[in-house]
Amino acid sequence: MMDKDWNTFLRPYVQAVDELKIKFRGMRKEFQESGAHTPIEFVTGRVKPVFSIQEKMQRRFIEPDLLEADMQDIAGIRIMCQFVEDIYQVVELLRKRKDMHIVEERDYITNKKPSGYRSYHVIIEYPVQMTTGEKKILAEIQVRTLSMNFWATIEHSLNYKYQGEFPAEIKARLQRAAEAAFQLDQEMSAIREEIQEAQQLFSYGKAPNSHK
Ligand code: 0O2
Repeated sequence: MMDKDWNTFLRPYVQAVDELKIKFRGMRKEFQESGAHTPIEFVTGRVKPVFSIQEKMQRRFIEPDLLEADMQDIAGIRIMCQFVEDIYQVVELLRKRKDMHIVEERDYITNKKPSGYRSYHVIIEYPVQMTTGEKKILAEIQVRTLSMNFWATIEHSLNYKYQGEFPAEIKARLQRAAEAAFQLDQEMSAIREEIQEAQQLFSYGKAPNSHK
């Protein structure tokens, strides 16, 4: 595909990522303004870069005709949560929405990946209104704790350096670090009510959302 064609192909994905970021950030605001604990800490999103789409097409033997159907993470949204319990609350909220349709869920929290990776993945079908009419695209929403995100971000950059071929020692350390990150989540969950009470006290008398 030529650059111009990639642009046209990716347009609805760019639109979807922009819209979804606004919607999920709006959910956070709504929780904050109601005074309730927000299960969403922050939201990021990206459209997969063309070189990364091409690399994955080669690795997974994806034919250009099947790109839209077979590559589910061209549009990617990440929702970060404070607690593991929040992840399941976010997934419940996604299941109730009328503006998207869940086509698949992958629970890499209960079933962590061999690398040590944990996150909850939800694949949605999302309709984008283009000038040419409605276009339904697939998007991957990754829901994870701050601690899972810390691990995944670091592992991802190391992966880039070693191209997935980690020296045994680093691989073992990463797996141990993943367990440590998960233990941190469990410790935080155990004192969740204490923390949330403190956070609510802290938010009184402060400008809402003063630093985000
Ligand atoms: P990006 O944009 O660089 O993050 P596959 O890619 O074949 O492993 P599949 O079936 O396409 O897997 O989907 P999966 O596993 O549900 O989601 C893939 C995405 O999940 C990856 O995207 C990562 O974002 C994340 N992920 C999965 N496993 C790991 C892991 O071991 N470590 C880290 N850091 N992230 C992981 P990409 O394709 O890497 O793209």
